[in-house]
Amino acid sequence: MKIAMICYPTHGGSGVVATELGKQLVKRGHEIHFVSYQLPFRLNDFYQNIYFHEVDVPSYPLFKYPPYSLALSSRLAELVKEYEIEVIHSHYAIPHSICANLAKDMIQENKPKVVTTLHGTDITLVGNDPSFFEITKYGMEKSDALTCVSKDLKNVTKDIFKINQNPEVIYNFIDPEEYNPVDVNPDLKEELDLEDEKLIIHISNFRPVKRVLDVIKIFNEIQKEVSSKLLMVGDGVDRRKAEMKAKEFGIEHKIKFLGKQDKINSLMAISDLLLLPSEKESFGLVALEAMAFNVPVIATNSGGLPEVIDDGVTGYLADVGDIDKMADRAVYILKNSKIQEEMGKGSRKRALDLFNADNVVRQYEKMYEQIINE
Ligand code: GMT
Repeated sequence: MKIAMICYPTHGGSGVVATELGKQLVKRGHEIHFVSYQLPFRLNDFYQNIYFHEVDVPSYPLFKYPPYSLALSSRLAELVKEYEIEVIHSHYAIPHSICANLAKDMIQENKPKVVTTLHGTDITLVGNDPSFFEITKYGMEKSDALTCVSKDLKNVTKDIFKINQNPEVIYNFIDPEEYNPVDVNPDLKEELDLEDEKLIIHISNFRPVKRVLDVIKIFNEIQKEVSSKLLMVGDGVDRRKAEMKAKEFGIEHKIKFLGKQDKINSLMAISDLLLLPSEKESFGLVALEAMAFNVPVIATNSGGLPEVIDDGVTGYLADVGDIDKMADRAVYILKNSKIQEEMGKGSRKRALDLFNADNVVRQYEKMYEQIINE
């Protein structure tokens, strides 16, 4: 099949899922065309049968807001004709699902099918905003197939938008070969000035929904009981606040703010625990990635996280904002090496059993085949 993928190219779960899906699909013999304003960050290598098409938005004095969505729609229509694209798969509803459907409308013959994958904030934050509500609903209802990354997101979407379709739940996935705990960089601990202490990690875009101040508060409690360090990976609006909080607690020397990192696998591989105290998380791809590296996760019981983390088996879940419980559970794991090891193994097993690329990508493939043949 020939498939066009539209996604956000910068750091973020939806772009990662789109890129990894593209890589898996070419391994299965398909041809993939990524279309975006920039090369997706996990695609900066050569992959046979993956093409990248950059969308240019001309600037013009009349445009206060350069119309990226129109440029994307127009480029998509061109590409569909040029490469005989059969499916446009849009990741994140706004504006991608609307652009995909607009491109389809522009084409007279051999119209492509449109698949929209909802990732979470496109529904719970952006699409839910009155400015975007109607157009988000329109993009979903016009799509030939709709997928959600968790059961929770499916329920929330149906609840908010009262759409007449039944979205298919297709979970995020990992490729066991790429997420392999054996591939650890032996010098990394030294490079990070880590001694014989436990390493806790948090990875996100530091937006308010991630509650990074809770990460600092939880770590403040942990470090009183367990000799440990915290790696804060990523960047965003709440980074400064988190740095200030660390100083306020006097623990800034135990925390490294690494900023955005392209290659997080080796960092996860040397970690003992991942903290993800999000307000809302439709899936929590980073939790799954950590689990694949034998790393237990302490998270909130919000959104789709309980579908990913098996409470008490692969980590622990707590209510949003329950710092004491999350700190207490973290200390329990870190002080009991046997429990940590068991939970680590359980985590990788769950990641491989339930979220294996082979099975999940097959689900997408089946869906493409089904809508093409309809
Ligand atoms: O977490 C974010 O804010 C980024 C966002 C995105 O679209 O890149 O992530 C969403 O999609 C990921 C991939 O499906 C999910 O794993 C994340 O849970 C989801 N984020 C939220 O729901 C907050």
